[in-house]
Amino acid sequence: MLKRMFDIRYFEMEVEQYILKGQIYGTCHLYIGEEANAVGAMNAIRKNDWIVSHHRGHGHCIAKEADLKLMMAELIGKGNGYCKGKGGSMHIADMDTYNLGANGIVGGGMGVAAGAALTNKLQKNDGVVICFIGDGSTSNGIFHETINLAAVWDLPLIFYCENNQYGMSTPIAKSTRLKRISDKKAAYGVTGVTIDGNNIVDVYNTVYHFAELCREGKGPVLIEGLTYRLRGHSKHDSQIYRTKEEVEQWKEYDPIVRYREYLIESGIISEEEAKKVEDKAIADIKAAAAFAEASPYPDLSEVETDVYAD
Ligand SMILES: Cc1ncc(C[n+]2csc(CCOP(=O)(O)OP(=O)(O)O)c2C)c(N)n1
Repeated sequence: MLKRMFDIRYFEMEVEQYILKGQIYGTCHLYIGEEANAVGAMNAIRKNDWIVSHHRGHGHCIAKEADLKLMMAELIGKGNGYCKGKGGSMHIADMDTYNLGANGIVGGGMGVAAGAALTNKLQKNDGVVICFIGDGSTSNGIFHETINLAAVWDLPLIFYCENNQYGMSTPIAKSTRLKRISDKKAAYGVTGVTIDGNNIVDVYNTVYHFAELCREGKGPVLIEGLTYRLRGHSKHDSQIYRTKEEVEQWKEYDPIVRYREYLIESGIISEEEAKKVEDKAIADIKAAAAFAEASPYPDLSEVETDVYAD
C-alpha cells in the first residue's frame, strides 16, 4: 500500500510539472493529500470488484492498478494514452482493472455505479461496486435519487465520499448544515460511517467490513472519509478561500508520512526499506514520463474516430 501511495504522489507531482510547462490541455484536479482513501479502499476489495471514479480521479486509477505509462501519455495528449489522447485527465476508464472511469460531471458516476451494482445483483455474483464521490456532490439531485434507489434495491454499492472540506472554493459548512456527510444515511435507511480518511489502516478496515456486508446483501453503504486536498481545486486556483496556516496544519496529517511512520514504528519495515519503496516509485514515474514524452501525438486524421459509438 505504501508503494501505491507513493506512486500517486509522485505521479501527480510530475503532472504538476506538465501543468507548469503548459503540456496539460484542459483542466486537471490533483489528489495530493487524499491518497489513503483510494489505496486503502482498493486494497480492501477484490480485483474484479468495479469502481467508479470522479473528476479528481488519478489516485483511484493508480490504486486500481492502471498502467502508469498509458495514464501519463493520456494526460499529455499522446496517441497511445488510454483514450488515444482525446480524453485527458478526467476520462480514463480501464475495463482490464475493473475501473468504469472518471467523470467531469459532478455526481455523474453515481448512476453508472448503481447500474453496475444492479448487474451484480441480477447476475447473483458477490461483486461489490465502490463509487467515489466528493462532498460537494452529496447535495446534487443524483446523489439522493441514486442512494434511495440503491437502498430500496439492497444494492451491493459503497458510496465512498472523500470529504476534502471544500467544493471548489465553498467550505463544507456553507453547503450543508450537517456536521457529518454520513448522517445523510438516515434519510435513506442505509448504514453510514465517518472515518479518518488520512489513516489508511482505518480506511482499509472500514471498506473491508462494509464490502463484506454488501456481499451478504446488506448494502448500500455510505462511508465518509475526512481528508484534505493539499493543492488547489484545479489547474487554476489562487486559493484565496483558505489560509496557508490551514494547509500547513493538514500537512501534519499527511497520509503518506503517517503510514510510513506507522510501518517503521511497528517494525513492519525499516527506514531503508521505506526509502527503497519510495525510490522505486520515483523511478516508475520517471519511466512513465519518458514513455509519454517519447510517444507520438495522434494524427489529425483521427480527430473524429472513437468519438461516437456505432
Ligand atoms: C454537475 C456539475 N456541476 C458543477 C460542476 C463544476 N464543478 C467541478 S468540480 C466542482 C466541485 C466538486 O466538489 P466535490 O464534489 O466536493 O469534489 P472535490 O473537487 O472537492 O474533490 C464543481 C462545482 C460540474 N463539473 N458538474
